[in-house]
Amino acid sequence: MKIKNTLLLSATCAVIVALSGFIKPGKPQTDKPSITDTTIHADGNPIIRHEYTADPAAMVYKDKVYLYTGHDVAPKGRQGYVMHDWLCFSSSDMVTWTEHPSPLDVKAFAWAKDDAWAGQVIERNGKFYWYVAISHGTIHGKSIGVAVSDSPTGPFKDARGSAIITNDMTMDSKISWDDIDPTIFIDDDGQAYLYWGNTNCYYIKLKPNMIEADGPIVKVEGLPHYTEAPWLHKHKGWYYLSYAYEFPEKIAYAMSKSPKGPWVYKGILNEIAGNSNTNHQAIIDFKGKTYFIYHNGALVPDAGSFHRSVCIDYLYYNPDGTMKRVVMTSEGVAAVK
Ligand code: FUB
Repeated sequence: MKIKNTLLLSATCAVIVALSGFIKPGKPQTDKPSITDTTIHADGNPIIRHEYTADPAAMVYKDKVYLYTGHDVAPKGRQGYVMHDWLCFSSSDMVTWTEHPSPLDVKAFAWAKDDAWAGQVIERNGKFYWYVAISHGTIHGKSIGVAVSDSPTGPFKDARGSAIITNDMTMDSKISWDDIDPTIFIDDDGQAYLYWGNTNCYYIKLKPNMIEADGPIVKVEGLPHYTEAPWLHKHKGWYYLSYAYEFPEKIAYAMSKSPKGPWVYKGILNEIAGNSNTNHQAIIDFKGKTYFIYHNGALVPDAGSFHRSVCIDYLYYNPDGTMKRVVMTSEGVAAVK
């Protein structure tokens, strides 16, 4: 992996030598120096190797892909998630990525405690909304917050001053982390849907302001072995709801002719990703190709589940609209013009 830090172009050799550990493949460093924009040339999968990235969500906006990820910073040997902020990268060709300074930290939510878990960004009317799961400071369990910005690279600020979904709003599961993993989708008629959930999958319709529910919470049926990580996307008239299946997690999916279902289960889309109990996918079309973005634990020999790394491979559709099983590769994807 070659990284060119634009800020360091004029720096001394000593500084470059000091940074060489930071750019070495297979030696990820989580104590990242303070940077502005940094260029990363992905050399296959994982695409980012100087820090741990998890739970990818991608957005296509004005000829670029914006990749938003979680940020695993667990100390070596720690078996558990340690995540305090989210990261943002952009690319015009899926291989050369610009890393932007972290646009969002749990501290942006005054009501939150910690745990910057999975989220997704979407654009509406020139504003960017970032839905994220976080531990609530006063209500037991995980909640979903929404941040807003005028730019896809932030900075983002709390859009409501309170969580849009809290753990006490859904009662089907006793676990405290069942209200996580938001995915956001705006249909062609302008209606926005927020899906989320661990163990059970739910959705609400959102008002056009994107920060208030427009109707009741609906429980989604028809997703066998559903664990978490829903991702809703549309392709050629079909709606697809992909999700993490069982544990350790594969990715499976269902299809429908409506974003509200009913969903028809279609099978496994991606097998267990190496050295990680979890998987978490984003699916986007960009410049004529479809990409499956996920994470694995490839950068570390053990504890990969808490030191994850984002990967990208191609996704292909069958003529009937079903999706072919993803082939996970070390080579990753080629640059697209
Ligand atoms: O990163 C924390 C949790 O792990 C996410 O919310 C889940 O999707 C799983 O990837």
